[in-house]
Amino acid sequence: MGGSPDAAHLGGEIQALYGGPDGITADQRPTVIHQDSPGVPGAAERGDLFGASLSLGDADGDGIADVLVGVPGEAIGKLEWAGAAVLLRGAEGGLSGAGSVAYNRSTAGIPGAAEKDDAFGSTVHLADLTKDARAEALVGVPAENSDGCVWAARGSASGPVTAGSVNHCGKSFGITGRGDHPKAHFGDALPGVHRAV
Ligand SMILES: [Ca+2]
Ligand SMILES: [Ca+2]
Ligand SMILES: [Ca+2]
Repeated sequence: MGGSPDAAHLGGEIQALYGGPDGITADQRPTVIHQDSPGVPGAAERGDLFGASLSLGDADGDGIADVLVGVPGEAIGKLEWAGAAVLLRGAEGGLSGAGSVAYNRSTAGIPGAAEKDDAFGSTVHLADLTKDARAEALVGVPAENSDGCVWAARGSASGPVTAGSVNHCGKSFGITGRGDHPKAHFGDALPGVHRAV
């Protein structure tokens, strides 16, 4: 990382290429967003894995797709690999860090607390589960306890709502680790199907 101009930004980055009348043209320069981009919470650090997971959906119901980005290697304070997720807002001018929000297990309203090696953000998914045209945010926390969890937050005009958000954990569905597999890793897979509106 660093050094070569061709290398990805420290800690990871995402690139957006826009469709147009001719599709995604080969001469297009991508919009690059990382944790040092203006407006994006946090800072780029080695091992963040910004972009390890991502999902598109309209989290705030303005008709433009937003991007939820997993940062599972993010340290929260001194808690390495506690993990985070960042919602980047789509706008008519394209994707940028403006108005983006970060979530982790120490964020007010999110149940539980950040712990080392939770890996919150290993998987992310935006999907409108309530049919109100605002996508709910789902974030996998597969290394939480022995079973693993998925954090779920309702969509709203201002994006995912942390107040009243819930953790769905493996144990409540009878999924636990045992024997040679003490960790169940619930939340280690979320669908890769994306719907913009
Ligand atoms: Ca970081
Ligand atoms: Ca939106
Ligand atoms: Ca919804």
